[in-house]
Amino acid sequence: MSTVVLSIGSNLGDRRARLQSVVDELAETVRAVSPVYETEPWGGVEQGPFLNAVVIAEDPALDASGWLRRAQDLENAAERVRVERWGPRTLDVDLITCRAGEREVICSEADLTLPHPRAHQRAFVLVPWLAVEPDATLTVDGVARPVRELLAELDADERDGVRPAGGIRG
Ligand code: PH2
Ligand code: MG
Ligand code: MG
Repeated sequence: MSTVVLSIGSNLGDRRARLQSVVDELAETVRAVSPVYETEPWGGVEQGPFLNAVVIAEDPALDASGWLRRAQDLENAAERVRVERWGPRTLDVDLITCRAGEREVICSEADLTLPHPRAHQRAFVLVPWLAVEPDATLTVDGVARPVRELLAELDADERDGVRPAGGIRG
């Protein structure tokens, strides 16, 4: 049994429909869907704003690498277009953290690092995550930290760049 926190984002085409496609495809494995936020692009590439959300899903049949394949399948199904690193894309599905039973999965491999190494710097991940799991924790440099604290430590500009933008069907 594993539970995963997924960050989903889109800034090309019908952004909300792309996010909805993730929830529809994950179907009965979905445990929680956050509100949707419109967010300033992170990472220094000039591009249009993203819609972002967080989905928590649980599947007894998947381990972390199974979730990675699932995320890639979801991106491919959305005819993923990705022009450059941190640049515009139709759909991005990132694994933030994964728990197998009660244990958090820690891994550092060529294709997957868990927990996500930059999640704690990104208000577009932390804000939606907190909305569905107010007591969430994230391991940063080997230390489990309340997501609430990590968000409070970010620049106000970073937090202010994340604005409520309705929802998708859970
Ligand atoms: N994804 C990126 C790069 N920058 N910025 C925002 N606001 N939201 C994203 O999902 C995002 C980003 C590449 O994964
Ligand atoms: Mg990403
Ligand atoms: Mg990605």
